[in-house]
Amino acid sequence: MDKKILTIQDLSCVGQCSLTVALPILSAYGLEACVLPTAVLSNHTMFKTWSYLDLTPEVDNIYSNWKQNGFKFNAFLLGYLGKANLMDAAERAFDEFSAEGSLIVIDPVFADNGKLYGGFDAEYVKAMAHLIRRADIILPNLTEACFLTGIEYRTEYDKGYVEEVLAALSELTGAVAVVTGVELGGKIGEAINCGGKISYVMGEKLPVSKHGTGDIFASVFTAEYLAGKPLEEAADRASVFVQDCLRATPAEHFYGVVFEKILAARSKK
Ligand code: PXL
Repeated sequence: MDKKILTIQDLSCVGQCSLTVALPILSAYGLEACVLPTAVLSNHTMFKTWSYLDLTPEVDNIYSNWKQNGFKFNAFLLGYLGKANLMDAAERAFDEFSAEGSLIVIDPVFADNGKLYGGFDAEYVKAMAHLIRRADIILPNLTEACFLTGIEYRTEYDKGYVEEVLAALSELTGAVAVVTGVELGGKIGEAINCGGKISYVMGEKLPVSKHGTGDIFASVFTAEYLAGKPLEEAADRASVFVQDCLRATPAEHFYGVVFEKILAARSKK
């Protein structure tokens, strides 16, 4: 049977992030992509200004109709939620709309480069640390992993530090942790903790960093994993996808990456 995935994140009308990347990617992988939009923004928050319409008040209405129509989802992919009260809505979705054996993937999306994104605070981090106990797989970047565990964020570190972070995450959740943006030995990649088995998927570090790549990683990783790829292979394929997007993106395209060409090329393979 075809898989239905519910992705819960914002709709930034312009900016190649969240739903505008998740939907095309999940669909291209043959998944039926359903959405719970958490908010509608004019554009993402890395631009100078943005508008923000919180859709939380609509959630009850949406859920009541989903119940009446008997919808169930085989997987959930959570990205930028924006407000802590959306965490309750997410838990209600897991409780009420999970098909048997469904998979919950949570990308916490609230910080990077040692700092919280605008609009997030300690209360949000605490709520997210609580929500991830429900996940099967979490995809924090190293900054988010540090905020979630209370471990000091560092830019210079070794494997010992990374594994301390992985161990601390496993105190919060039984989920597999795939920590992204880990830099070791001149390479960049993911550190994975699956029930105490630690592995690394490292790739080339490109001299650029762009917005939205975490959202692209999350969608490709989840789609590859749902297609049956082992964790490390799904992470590797998602990383290579992101690297290809970064290489294809002109320097002046500052707000995201041109993932569309890479997706089109990959789906022809
Ligand atoms: O890419 C993560 C993201 C998603 N949605 C919105 C954002 C961000 C990161 O800043 O602003 C609205």
